[in-house]
Amino acid sequence: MNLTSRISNFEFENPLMNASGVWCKEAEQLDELKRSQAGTFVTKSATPQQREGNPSPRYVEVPLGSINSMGLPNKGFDFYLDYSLRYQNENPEKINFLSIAGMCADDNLEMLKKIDSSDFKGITELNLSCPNVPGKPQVGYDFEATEKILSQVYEFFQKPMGVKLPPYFDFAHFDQMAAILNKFPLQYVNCINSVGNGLYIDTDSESVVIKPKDGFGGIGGAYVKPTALANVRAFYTRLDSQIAVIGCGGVENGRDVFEHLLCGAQMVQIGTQLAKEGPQIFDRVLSELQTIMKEKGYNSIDDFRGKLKSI
Ligand code: RRO
Repeated sequence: MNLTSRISNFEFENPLMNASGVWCKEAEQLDELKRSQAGTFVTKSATPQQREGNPSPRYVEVPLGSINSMGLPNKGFDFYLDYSLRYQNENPEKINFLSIAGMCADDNLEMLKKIDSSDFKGITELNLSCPNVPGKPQVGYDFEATEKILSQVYEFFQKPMGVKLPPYFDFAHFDQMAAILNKFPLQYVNCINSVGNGLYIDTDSESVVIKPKDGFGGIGGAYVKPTALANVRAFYTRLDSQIAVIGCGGVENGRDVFEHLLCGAQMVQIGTQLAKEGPQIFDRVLSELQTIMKEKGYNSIDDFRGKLKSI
């Protein structure tokens, strides 16, 4: 069965990968992803310097998903660039995604300049949608700021790049954001980051469940699947065909992956459920996807990718 998926000129054996932030902060976790059945992986969103992030508890599994306010804990940009360079040297036919999320535009420009002048051959992800830095609104919800940072980036940046977007909920916003993104030579957009900001509470203790921001945080898991699918579909149908879509949100099994692919996703990421099950999850989900494809008589993802029917 052909599960090949593509972003730009890169081909991946299958469409599965981790969602940035999950199982990808430490070298040991990235090593496990490398050894897993995932088609590729993305590193934890990096800032120029390492960060401890917010106080714990800051990630909690709840019945239908997760709530997090991690606050960008990461080992610093150089660590993830070095890791990616080593990966491509050891596996010349493979590449990974390198995610960055500066605390301000200058941070992002500084990291992108380093990537541009490095030997990195993979794909850069500019995260415009971290919901968890107090006092910092998500760039992706500020349309002018999004256009400005992309204009600044493409004054010099020559390598493959995509953006991680927050969820949008309104047709006018799908239209406006897609029109902005279509102005730039992006390789892909990634829909969606966690739905910020939600509030999960524990009735027995009459308390919030995470410590930062009085309990407010990004929601992931089954709660967000319909929102994720809507964003994948909305951008797939609005973006120029050379900009791919990566789907992320609510993926627990092969059926969820199939739905993201049907909406038009090239790659499909797993976050909350990966945190719960570990990298073994990729074996299970891949075989579930293949069973569904077999039942439906599909030999290749390209037979049904993006072909969601209207009624
Ligand atoms: O680290 C985080 O708090 C975080 C990030 Br950078 C992100 O992009 N999305 C999220 O849910 N948490």
